[in-house]
Amino acid sequence: ALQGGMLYPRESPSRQRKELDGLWSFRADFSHNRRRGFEEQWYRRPLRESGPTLDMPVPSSFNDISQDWRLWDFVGWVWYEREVILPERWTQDLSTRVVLRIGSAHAYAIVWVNGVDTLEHEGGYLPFEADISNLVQVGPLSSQLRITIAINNTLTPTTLPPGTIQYLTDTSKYPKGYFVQNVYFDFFNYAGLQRSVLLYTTPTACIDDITVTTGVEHDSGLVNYQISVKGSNLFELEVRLLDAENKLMANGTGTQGQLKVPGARLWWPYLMHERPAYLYSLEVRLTAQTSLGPVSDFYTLPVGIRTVNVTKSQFLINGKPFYFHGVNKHEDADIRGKGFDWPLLVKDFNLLRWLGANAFRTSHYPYAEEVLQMCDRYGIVVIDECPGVGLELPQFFNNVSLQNHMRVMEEVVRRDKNHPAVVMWSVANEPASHLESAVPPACPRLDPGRRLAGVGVSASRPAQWEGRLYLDIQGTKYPPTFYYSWYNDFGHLELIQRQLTTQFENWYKTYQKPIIQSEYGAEAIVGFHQDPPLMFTEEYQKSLLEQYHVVLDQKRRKYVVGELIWNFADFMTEQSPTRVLGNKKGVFTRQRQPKSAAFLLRERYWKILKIC
Ligand code: BDP
Repeated sequence: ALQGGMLYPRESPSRQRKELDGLWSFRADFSHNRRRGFEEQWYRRPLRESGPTLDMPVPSSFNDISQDWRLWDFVGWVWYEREVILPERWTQDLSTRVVLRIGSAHAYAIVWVNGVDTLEHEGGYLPFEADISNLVQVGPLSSQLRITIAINNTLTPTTLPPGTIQYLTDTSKYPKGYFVQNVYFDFFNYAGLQRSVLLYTTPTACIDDITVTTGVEHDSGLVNYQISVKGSNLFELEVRLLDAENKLMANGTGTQGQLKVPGARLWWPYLMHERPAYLYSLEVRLTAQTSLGPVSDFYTLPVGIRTVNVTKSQFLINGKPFYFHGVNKHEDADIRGKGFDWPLLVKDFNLLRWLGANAFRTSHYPYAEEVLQMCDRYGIVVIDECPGVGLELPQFFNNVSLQNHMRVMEEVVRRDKNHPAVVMWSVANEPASHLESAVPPACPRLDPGRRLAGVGVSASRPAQWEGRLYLDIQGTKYPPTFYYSWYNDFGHLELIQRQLTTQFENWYKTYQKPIIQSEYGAEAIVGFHQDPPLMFTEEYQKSLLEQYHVVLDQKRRKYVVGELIWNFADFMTEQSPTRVLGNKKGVFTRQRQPKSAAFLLRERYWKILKIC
């Protein structure tokens, strides 16, 4: 099990934060074995002293920033470094705890502070942190810090997502030692410090974690809380629940309890209610005794009161049938790659609203926490997916990778458990679930006793492993005819209705569980037109969607509970003869301009919203 909580670093009267975003020094280790940085101990001295460095913005993927093509698909260790000056209080006041938090570093990271090995983490797309108080509170000169982060983007059979390194040994074709990274997923393996790096403080005794689950009883909302504290055994906790106007609704004390809110306003998805996405604030106040005397810590958590249930044929939010109509996304844009970017994020949410989308899936990895915070505030329902993608080869299924998958899922749940917008965990995308060796992840263990909102797998084959018994929902893109009229029977739009109907009926007959069409779509290169429609034109993409929609409309009131288009926007992939500057299945371009299909979806989603 994981040690400690991973609360989002928020400012409060007892907590400060200092973002380390901006320019860092950067070097990719192009040495033959990629290990020169370790051999020469680049972390011991400022990076510029061991060789030339580049300016590298954080957050951003490093791949698209420079004009050096070798950096675009570089595989191995890259080095980031930056110096920071700390406020004096942080280094002098021994009742202050200083934490270094890295939003994500894909895929393996080692962190040094002033040359001291401080932190290691495996897995991109998730945060990790370390208490560095001991390193900064060591005397008068300690306010200057040097942070060095080495990141390795290599994917191996036991990483998540997995990959393989292939050595090409035919010397008539390849130089000695030549290798390539193979991946089995369809997006570019962007890497680097793609989310914020920051320092924050807490008192030495502090609120470590908060877990909130909510319920409804008659017309009262129930907020169950559980709080863990670190740094003291002698403490008191007070909790206050405030409404959006800061009015006190309920209060309690202690590490766990239940708050009752008569006449509670519920958290409703976008447009399902005249005041959707209603958020309360849970104010937690800790007073603790420490060896240095009493300290107080404050943390405020946004809370949405809502229930989620799954029946044989429905997905219920607050007891009402919910239909997911929305998109699959990627964290992906020009230049910054998978780097977090506020303008892009707000633009994307404006586009989601414009479409009338009420949901998305975080294909194929957990997105930045700020994304989920926006979903909480906008009422956009989220299927939260872990980086279990490209699980294709038998060698990817063994005990080590299973343990790793479990740990990653626990990290996802630990980070995202309190978001009202998150209603379902997705444990994998298209795993080779027909393989004997594909051991079922123990889904129920992930979310014990909490809102088991739902665990799903976006499957291309009905899951044959026992895992399906744990699944509340099946996503579907059933081959051999999945992506109908795209990867199979291409060009034959007239077959979609028949094939899709058969698929739905078979799946429902077998599993008796609600189904989400978790992906469907077609490639369209913006500006390509042809009528009658031909593949890769905007007309073909639109017509293909129209054919799907006929069947979705027939099944929608029965057991199909959602449709998520693949994809929200065009995105970058590895290079291949089947990808033209990336995957073009977006209904928006990579620059977020609409293709014809976006207007079709907009009309459809708004129509569905009116019927609901
Ligand atoms: C699906 C994958 C997705 C791909 C998509 C496609 O889940 O990652 O991008 O196919 O081929 O099977 O466009």
